[in-house]
Amino acid sequence: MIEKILVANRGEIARRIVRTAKQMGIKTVAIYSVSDEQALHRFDADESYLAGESPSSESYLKQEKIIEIALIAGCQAIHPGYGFLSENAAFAEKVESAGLLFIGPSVESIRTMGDKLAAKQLAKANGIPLLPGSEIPIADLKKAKEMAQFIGYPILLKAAGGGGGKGMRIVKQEGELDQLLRMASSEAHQSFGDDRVFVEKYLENPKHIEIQVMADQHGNAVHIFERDCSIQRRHQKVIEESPAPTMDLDLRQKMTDAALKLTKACNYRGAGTIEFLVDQTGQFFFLEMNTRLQVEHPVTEAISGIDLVRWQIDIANGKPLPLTQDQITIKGHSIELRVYAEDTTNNFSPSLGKIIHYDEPVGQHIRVDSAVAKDFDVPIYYDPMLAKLIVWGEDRSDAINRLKQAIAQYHILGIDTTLPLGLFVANHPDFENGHYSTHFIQTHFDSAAWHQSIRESALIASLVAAAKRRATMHIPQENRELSDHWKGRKFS
Ligand code: MV4
Repeated sequence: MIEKILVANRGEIARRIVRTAKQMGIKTVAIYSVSDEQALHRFDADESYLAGESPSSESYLKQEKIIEIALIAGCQAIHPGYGFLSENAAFAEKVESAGLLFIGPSVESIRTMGDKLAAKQLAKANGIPLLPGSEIPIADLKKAKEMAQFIGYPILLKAAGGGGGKGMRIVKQEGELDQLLRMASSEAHQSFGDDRVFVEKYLENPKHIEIQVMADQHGNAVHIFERDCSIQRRHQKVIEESPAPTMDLDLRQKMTDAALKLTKACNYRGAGTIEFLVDQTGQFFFLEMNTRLQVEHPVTEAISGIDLVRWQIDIANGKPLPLTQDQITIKGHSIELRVYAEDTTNNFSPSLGKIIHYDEPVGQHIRVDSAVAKDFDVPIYYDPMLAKLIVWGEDRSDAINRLKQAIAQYHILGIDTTLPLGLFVANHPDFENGHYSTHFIQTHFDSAAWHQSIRESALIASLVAAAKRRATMHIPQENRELSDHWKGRKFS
């Protein structure tokens, strides 16, 4: 039985894992880097160890060092969280060779699903619908042209060793193919050390819908419904929700059947996510499987009442799944907003600096998974995501209203965040009615108009604050006139 876990991660997910471990009576060990010396995840855990310098490659990705810490601290297991080493088969292998449990799937599942072509092959063999495309890597330009002609433009070039959008190139016509193929291949080589690229028909206005699965070591597997992750910007997800707003029972049945088939076909164990694209006619196509706990897992927890991290740990301990499929039901609706430290008025550039005021929304059906606080310096070395705001409602419109209220109660000063972008999406009629695709932000987000509206709302906020002060403070008559002077002023 696991009595002590090393959490090989940082930020909100490290805290999230520690929280459940504590509830289960399991001790936790955190690792941290030089720039994370004051990071909250360190102090949540029972113990913490310096893994190395600030760059991830010198700390959170130091495989041997992390395993050594786990052994010295007397851990029986390592939880990788998401990102970093979570989908690294070689790491999982080393963890197991050291006599530790890897809280995740087997080395073989990670390896198979990490190879996007192998994953597609397995999906195809199991009768799961795929987009038309090449089943082997593109050998040369001539082969690429033949394939593209056969499928029809636009096509999408994808990295076999990749996923998540890296190394992807949309090709609209043959004339662009040569150059884009070189770019995709070299980006794939740089990012994944694997230059293999394949071709797929490019689906123009899809929804991005994924199925959460959980499998134990006794051959049982269940799904915990779907998440709609279509609202994203340049492959960075902004809003996720469950259930998907436009899902019907028939499509859900087909998609969850397919997801479970694939889960069983790869002898899966633990938490996994099967990604699909869904077109406007309701056809769905398998994209890839993510062999980890995902960032957006809390919306699934909110509608199912299941603690996915608890299940992961119990599964690693060899326990059977505690519920059967028909005991897992959807209650209500949940939406997650990712809060990034980015300047929405400046092309989403990273917003660095110190948080001088931090006030999280609180209340029933509001959950904030965060790793920041007042006086916290946002380090430049890692992902810019500061927090996740998760709300639950009786139905979707209830959840959207609660999201709007929660955003209004979330105050972060000192750096720019994507909170106002969340409000923009939540207020948009096409979000409310569910008529959107992965291009929602690209289509509706007008940078110039946005810049103006942010300035205006900042101005209104300052005028309201000034008016409140005037109403509650005694201001000498002569100063009052001075402040009235601001009323007629134009701000641009
Ligand atoms: C696609 C696609 C359209 N057609 N594949 C993005 C992440 C990775 N898991 C796979 N992704 C996509 N694959 C085909 N054949 C659309 C996406 C996609 C996307 C593409 C461009 C811009 C934003 C996107 C957001 C979600 C999914």
